[in-house]
Amino acid sequence: MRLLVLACLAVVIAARPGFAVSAPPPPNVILILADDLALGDLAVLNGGRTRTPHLDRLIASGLWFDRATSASAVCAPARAALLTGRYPHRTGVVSLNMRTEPALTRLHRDETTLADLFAARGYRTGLVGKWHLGLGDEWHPRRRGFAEFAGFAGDDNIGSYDDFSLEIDGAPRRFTDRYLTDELTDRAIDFVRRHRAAPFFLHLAHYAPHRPLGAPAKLVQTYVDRGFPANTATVYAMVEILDRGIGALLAALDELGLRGRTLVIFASDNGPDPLAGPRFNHERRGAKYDVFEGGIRVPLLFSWPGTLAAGRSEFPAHFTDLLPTLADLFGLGRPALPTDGVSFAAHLRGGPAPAAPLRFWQWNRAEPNYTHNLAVRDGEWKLVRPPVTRNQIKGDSGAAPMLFHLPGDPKESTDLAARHPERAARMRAAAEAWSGEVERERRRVVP
Ligand SMILES: [Ca+2]
Repeated sequence: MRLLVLACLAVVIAARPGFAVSAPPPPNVILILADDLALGDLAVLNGGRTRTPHLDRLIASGLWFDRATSASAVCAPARAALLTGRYPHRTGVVSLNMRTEPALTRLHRDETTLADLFAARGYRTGLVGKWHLGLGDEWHPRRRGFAEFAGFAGDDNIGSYDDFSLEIDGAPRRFTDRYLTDELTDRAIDFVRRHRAAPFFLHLAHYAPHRPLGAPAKLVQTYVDRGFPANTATVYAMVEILDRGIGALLAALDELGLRGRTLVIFASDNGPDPLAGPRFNHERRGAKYDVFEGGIRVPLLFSWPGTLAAGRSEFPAHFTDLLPTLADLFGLGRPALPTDGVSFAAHLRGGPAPAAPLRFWQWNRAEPNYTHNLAVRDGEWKLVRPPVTRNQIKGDSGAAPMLFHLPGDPKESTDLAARHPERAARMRAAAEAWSGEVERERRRVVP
């Protein structure tokens, strides 16, 4: 009987593409996420204001999505969508503060994460860095598909970059003689070394360059000397250290002979934080917290030299697309709940981009009010219900929706709603239908 079971298992394994018994182990995935990093923080995109040679080289080695957007203008909801392929509202993660708003920052227990899917496929899964998808044992990353976790599971307020606590193997550990980004880099490299013989999915969710700002004074001074104000200089120093760490991780992959079978994805969760000082961001309107392009446009890169395409893509990739795309690329199962994104796996293999569906964004602090800070994009057109405040709102917004035609107006400066009333009305109706649907799903009772 045992032999029969083993024989059947061998047939099942051999029948799955890429999993023949004698084949090399399946490829690895490293998903690197920066926090509040602006497109304009990257030297290759800012005329050399900063020093990011490793990211610049990484970008040149893969397929860069010129028009990629996050699923939200802020941290937690963006991460919920990245890991589930679903709009943040559906997942229950709509606000930011896990301590004061626990019910609005927990990933519903019936959601399936990318880590769940990789783990089910036999991958070693690990999260290094920021979780931010629910406080408490039931929402702990180790209950959400990540077999290993070293980072911030609790309060996402870290203290400072050189005095912080990480949870490691379930126990808190305080660091007072290390720079946070370097510690996370080392832990990511350690994960890769330990699992080099098995397929792994590593999510390296860096904290940088999120506030509290902090970096070695000598490095900050090099940017002050270039004429940047102290806070901007500090952010750029933080980005440079992040870049160095990514360089070290890539060097470790090379050294271990893993680069040829490791997909490296790089993104940021939202646009630059206006509270962290003035930042170059190609004069896009808005910033973190806003659904204008400055808040939701993010870097997105897929690098797997020799296997996937390299170059630039105009496909407006969205965070909800990552799960379906990775599911297709790696033969993962699909979550029980339907995803919102579309797979661009064939595009990564050199084929045409898929058609982009309508996309929606909305965020306000605390309970969602869909009359505030909402955007819908339909091809080249974008309708925005403008942000009113980043503080907790009171009541519905009376501000009129604005309509932009992005190719000719990337800075969202000319409101065309009065000139195209039918289009504006149609997009507004689509946004209202979406709002009702995701809000009903958000409020579902999960046993
Ligand atoms: Ca963020």
